Amino acid sequence: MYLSKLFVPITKDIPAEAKIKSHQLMLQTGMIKQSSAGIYSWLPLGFKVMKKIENIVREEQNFIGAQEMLMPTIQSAEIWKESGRYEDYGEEMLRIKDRQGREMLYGPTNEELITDVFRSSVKSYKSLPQILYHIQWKFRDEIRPRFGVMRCKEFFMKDAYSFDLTDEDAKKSYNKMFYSYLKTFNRMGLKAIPMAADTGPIGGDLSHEFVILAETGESQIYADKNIFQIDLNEYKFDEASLKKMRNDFTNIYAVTDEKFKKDNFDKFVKKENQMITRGIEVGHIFYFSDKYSEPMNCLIDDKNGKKTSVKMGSYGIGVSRLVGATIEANYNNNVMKWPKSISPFDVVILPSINKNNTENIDKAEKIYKELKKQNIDVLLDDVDENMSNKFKKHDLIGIPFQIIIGSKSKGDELEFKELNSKSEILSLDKIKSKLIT
Ligand code: P5A
Repeated sequence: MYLSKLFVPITKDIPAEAKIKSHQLMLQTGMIKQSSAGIYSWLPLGFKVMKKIENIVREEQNFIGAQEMLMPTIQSAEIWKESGRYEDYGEEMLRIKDRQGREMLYGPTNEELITDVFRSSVKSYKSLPQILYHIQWKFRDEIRPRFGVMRCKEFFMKDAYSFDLTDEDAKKSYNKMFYSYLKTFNRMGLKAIPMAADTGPIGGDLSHEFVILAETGESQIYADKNIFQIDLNEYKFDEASLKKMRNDFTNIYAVTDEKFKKDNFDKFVKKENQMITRGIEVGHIFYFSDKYSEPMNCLIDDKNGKKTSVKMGSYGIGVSRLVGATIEANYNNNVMKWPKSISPFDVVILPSINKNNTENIDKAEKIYKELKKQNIDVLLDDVDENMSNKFKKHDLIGIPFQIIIGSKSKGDELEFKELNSKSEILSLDKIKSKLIT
């Protein structure tokens, strides 16, 4: 893609309500455009990053055997009345009537809808366990939408739902998801800490939030620094190993403010290991057993032919929030550097443009074609502006690698720069291999 053709409405006018750096940067680099309070259009640059995040989430869900499906955004109020949550959910739920006067709503989450799908399809323990998921827009009429895509009304969520015969089996599904979440965030270059948390309107008595550290986060967190010593690669994907993994994590103190007790913190965490900071919740998992299946009559036959309520959990990842959260975690000293796995482009070519001499731009186009042949997603900045402005602009766009076509690039030896590092002179072949690995 040539930058002159890409729809990136870069702007200097940042509205005063954009208080945190991710919100400012996303507006500045034309990743999003606010449509109304808490509702955004995703423009090509932002959309590309979100799709890459979505894809990592999908691959890791598929890896643990979860199956993708798609439920609608609009739901009938009936099923929410059955579960008893229609009134409980309060003002955050956007209630709508269709032309027949039927009560509908824009789904804030899908526990009821998936239970309805499941109860009409599965009758026997033989079909269990099952994990189903979808990646779909949600709507919550947040009282104070803020921080751009971090707390908005319309947001993109991956939500998965597990179905098991017994509480014991259900814990195995919970452990798989726990593992999958840590792997997912690692692949995005984020270190997420699982924390014991409150269950809020989803319910149940077992729940973990996955929080990444950021000063601008909404959650106050208290944790033992030793939690960062656990290496996920040491665990295999089998029941025993996953159980050990969850125990290892949950044996280390890490809680959000709702669960914080100073006495316990001081008792279980050495002073020098105590970490009190802020974080962003990027995922949240819940085990609520038969909270929905019981009132909604989602029954299955157990081994003795006895009807029993299926045991359920639900597991969410804030896919759109992760775009902002990754910026909060990576944007320092006016430089944003996207992790390679979710960068909007793999590399950008920056030719120094001279109207009277097309040598640099010709060379840039040749390299562009070469890289394209290797399936490298490359951006060519063909905009006619001076190099210092180009560098400033790309410090914000955040593509981690640059090929600079100016006086230092001679023949086949090219100036190659990784953001936040010094540039080096490399052959195109070396550059290709760096980009591909
Ligand atoms: C779990 C999946 C649930 O809704 N039901 C289905 C459960 N959990 S949750 O914690 O309420 O949300 C899951 C994740 O969605 C993101 N999120 C948001 N992102 C942007 N704006 C919002 N207003 C918003 N609310 C929730 C968070 O990442 C959360 O962990």
